[in-house]
Amino acid sequence: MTYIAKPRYRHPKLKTNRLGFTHRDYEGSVSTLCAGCGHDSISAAIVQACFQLDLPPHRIAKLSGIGCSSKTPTYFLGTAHGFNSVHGRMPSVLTGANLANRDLIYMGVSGDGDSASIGFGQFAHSIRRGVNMVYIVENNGVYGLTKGQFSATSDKGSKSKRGIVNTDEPIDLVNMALNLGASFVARSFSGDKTQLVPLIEAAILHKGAAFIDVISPCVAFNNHPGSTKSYDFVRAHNAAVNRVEFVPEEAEITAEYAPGTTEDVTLHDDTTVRLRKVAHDYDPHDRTLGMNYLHERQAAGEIVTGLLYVDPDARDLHAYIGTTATPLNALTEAELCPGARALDRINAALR
Ligand SMILES: Cc1ncc(C[n+]2csc(CCOP(=O)(O)OP(=O)(O)O)c2C)c(N)n1
Ligand code: SF4
Ligand SMILES: [Mg+2]
Repeated sequence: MTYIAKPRYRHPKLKTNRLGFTHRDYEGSVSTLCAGCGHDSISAAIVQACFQLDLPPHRIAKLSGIGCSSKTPTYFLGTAHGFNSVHGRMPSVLTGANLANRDLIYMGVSGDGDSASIGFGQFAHSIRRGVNMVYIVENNGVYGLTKGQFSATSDKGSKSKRGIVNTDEPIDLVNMALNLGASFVARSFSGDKTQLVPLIEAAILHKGAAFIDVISPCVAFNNHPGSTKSYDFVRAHNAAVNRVEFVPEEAEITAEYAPGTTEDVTLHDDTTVRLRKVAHDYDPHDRTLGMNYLHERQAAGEIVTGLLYVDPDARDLHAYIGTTATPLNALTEAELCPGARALDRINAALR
């Protein structure tokens, strides 16, 4: 309950990161979601990723739309900047904030209803523009907050809690993100922190539009036989393309991985995502391969998880449109308003 404050006391021997922060410093208010909701596991994964990356929490901006998923930023990174926007409008608010201040880390949290229905256009344009962000969809296949209507990601033929069968074709947001040019595309499962935490870490350090679709069962409205987003269904149909381990540049974790079974993906800042292939010789640098693989496994009834595509040399919207490197709030009045003569010069150049 949000009105129950978390105790401020913490054990003096709690592990700290390089900034001296404990895990507790990355948490938020007590969650009001249903016990067992997959969204809470995703919040925990975000907390862990930010703690492990030694990020100053106040340098992160978390933005969301409307839905149970969009409520979750309240439950992590309590000292970060936060903006709970209107239903489906998180991407444009995030884009605006990002353009005004490129120095923050932008994390957009949304739901399948929020991003695949009312906010579908917003999702598409923020991805295709290459906004430097981590865009997480907490995908439960229903509108959880409004009592479990099918969302646009519900699979055709899946059953609602009341036994109604969905007759609409689903939208696969991973496929969409690949098509729209996202430079980092991944899918995971809320109940698989081993896979999810390194994916979030890598997405944070990726410069460009990083999209992660996280299957997140709704225990209240979509966790029954006939649902294709239930815990049981996902566990039974999960086809992981790779095991992902994020290795910060100065860390010394290398010996644990058997030779010949790993592949390093160097990100823009020389940090590394380590992939362990399970069954396939999967190349996450090939967008076309990723799309084909998704279709192929989907036809076989499997959910592909892991890092599906990454462009280590991606550019972002700032680079494309040549914005100033200084956040707008740090520009002087003279820089923001260069005066009538400068305006005359611009007008003359346009005649
Ligand atoms: C403009 C507008 N239309 C409809 C709603 C009602 N509404 C609130 S949340 C929601 C769907 C949320 O679904 P999703 O994004 O999947 O989040 P979940 O609750 O499943 O995590 C809807 C339709 C609204 N708040 N605003
Ligand atoms: S209704 Fe579903 S999505 Fe919403 S908090 Fe409960 S379990 Fe989570
Ligand atoms: Mg939903």
